[in-house]
Amino acid sequence: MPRILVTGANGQIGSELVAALRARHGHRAVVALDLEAPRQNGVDAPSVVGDVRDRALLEDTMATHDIDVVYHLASLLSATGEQHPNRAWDVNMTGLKHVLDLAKERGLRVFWPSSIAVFGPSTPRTDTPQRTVLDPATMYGVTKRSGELLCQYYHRRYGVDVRSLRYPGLISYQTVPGGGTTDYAIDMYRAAARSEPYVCFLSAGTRLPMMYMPDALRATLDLMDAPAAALSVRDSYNLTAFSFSAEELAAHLQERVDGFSVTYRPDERQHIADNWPATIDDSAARADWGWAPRYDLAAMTDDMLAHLRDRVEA
Ligand code: VAH
Repeated sequence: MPRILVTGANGQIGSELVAALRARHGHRAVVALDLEAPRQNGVDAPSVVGDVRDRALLEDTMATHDIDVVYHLASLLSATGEQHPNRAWDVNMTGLKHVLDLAKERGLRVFWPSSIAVFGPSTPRTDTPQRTVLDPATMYGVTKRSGELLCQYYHRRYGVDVRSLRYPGLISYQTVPGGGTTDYAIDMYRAAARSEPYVCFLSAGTRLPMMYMPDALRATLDLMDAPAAALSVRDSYNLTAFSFSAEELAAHLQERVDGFSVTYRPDERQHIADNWPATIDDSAARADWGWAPRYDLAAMTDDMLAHLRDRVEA
């Protein structure tokens, strides 16, 4: 049985990945770490309160729980990172460097999330290739590209088995959005589920690559299960399911929620979104380890609204 540490356990991905890993391996096999007490949802399972910039805390946690796999998710996201660029660099890079150094010393396997934020204004925006120009326009994107290069170096130089995915915007209903630019879509779903109007902080025509969280979790576990010999990418794999514009999502929701209205008031996050791709070429992930999304926009919307309405009515 693997003994797993998940950092950023309270985050959008972390909170659901912890549950998925505990369902697969047992509650005691997964240690949840976050700055605040991880939400255990009534489950008797190990958790640690701490900062990933504290190397001694990480090393002590790994030793105490005999960890052999780390899902290192702790990070500031794009919009928050633009408000606090120094903290974004410090948290995102110091934490990753500690995890990679400890992985090298302790023979750990690592998953680390990158993002479409590594792409920038010089990157082809349509069917963005796996290998292309990468000139990120945000501090978040700079930390994600820098992190990709660090992961690739630790694999090539020290043989660390670290694997990564460039997540698109992730849509989920279990956590409240936390500082991401693509989080407008989650906000729109939540407003629609409450039958309330929504003011969108991106322009109507802003098209971005997106994915439903269940697909993102499955992609993460499938990548970690793949034989190392099958992997041709050791910075980070492009990954996507579909793309939509804000107005396309609004129209899609208006078909399901009578009277739902959206107005568009772009703010500073528009500049972030304008430097990201509209569609992604994820053929390398499909070829190397059999990636294929299961949710399309309609299936995601039906599932999101059903779960969100249950919460509204609760
Ligand atoms: C963000 N949801 O908006 C994150 C993600 C693709 C974007 O990295 O910052």
